[in-house]
Amino acid sequence: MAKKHSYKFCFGPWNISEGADPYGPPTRSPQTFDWKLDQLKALGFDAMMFHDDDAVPDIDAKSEVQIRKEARALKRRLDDAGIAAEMVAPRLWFAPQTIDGAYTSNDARCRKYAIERSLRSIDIARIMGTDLVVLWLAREGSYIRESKNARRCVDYLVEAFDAMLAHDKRIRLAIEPKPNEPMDVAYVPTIGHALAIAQLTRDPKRVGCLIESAHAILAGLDPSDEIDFAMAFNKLWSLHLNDQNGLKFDQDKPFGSANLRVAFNQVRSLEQNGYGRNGEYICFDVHPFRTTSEEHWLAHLDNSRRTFLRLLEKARSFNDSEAKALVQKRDYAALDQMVIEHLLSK
Ligand code: GLO
Ligand code: MG
Repeated sequence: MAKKHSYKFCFGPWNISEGADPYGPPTRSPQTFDWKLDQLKALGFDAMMFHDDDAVPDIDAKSEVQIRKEARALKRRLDDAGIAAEMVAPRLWFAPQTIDGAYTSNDARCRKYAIERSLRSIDIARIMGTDLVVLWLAREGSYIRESKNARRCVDYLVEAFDAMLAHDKRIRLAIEPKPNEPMDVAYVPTIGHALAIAQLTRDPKRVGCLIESAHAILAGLDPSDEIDFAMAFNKLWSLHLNDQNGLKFDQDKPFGSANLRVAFNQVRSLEQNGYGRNGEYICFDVHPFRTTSEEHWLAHLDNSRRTFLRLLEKARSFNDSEAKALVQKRDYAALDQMVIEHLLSK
């Protein structure tokens, strides 16, 4: 097992959400960005994730000069607070131009909008001191299979990634796959797809991925296998730990909340692969429950980190040589029970 090291943690302002779902309005009143930053600091987290418009609100109405100016002001606020920006992600799923896809829209003007907006996100990322741009490809897929040409959409995606890579020679793109929601079917549903499409770009070395536990589960995969796969390519540049109870809407539950053993295996994979050694963060893409009161608004974040740290102890105290001996004997029943008892032990 790799030498022990400590982990750095982060979350995004959207993870302090207000409780709205498709069936009902918010259950908590919105808080300011400053309040969220204070909470992040008070909880002892190290960095914040940003959508481009978390950093520069109302971004589409602003000039490039204005965008840069606001990003610089935000960077000063973060510096004063001693908080880093982990990444910036273009939010390509709100604007009217992206209703039928962003990079893969059937409308050339909409595709152009998506690329230009992504370039502004890159400018913001650089000003905020991060080289990591996360691409959750929310609307790149179809509701009606015949409405788009999936083969051509691969070219559109590569065209967009190439434009971003050419815009700034230092940025890295981390693709965050998700198999469905909001689309019926997504074009980049798994880490295998993300790493394969990276090879078609002008600079494959700068295109990697971000694994979200819930998204892997929604694809019917084990998130820890996705971690091992991505890390075999040195391409796991960020991580959204959370949990998901089976195949239903994207739940963004606290880490470990649905399946502690699956969570344990994720932590163990991260440990075994030395995740974080190049400065990567553990990010929690978790949401409070709709029923959560304002008084307990941060609990899901604090709890996710506590669970992570408890499971880290479990991963580090797991008896690897005993497990290895059982593997050699092919006594998987005993191995199975050994894991369960280890997780249950004090
Ligand atoms: C939704 C995604 C979303 C992204 C975020 C950053 O399912 O997980 O939370 O991670 O917008 O790109
Ligand atoms: Mg996510």
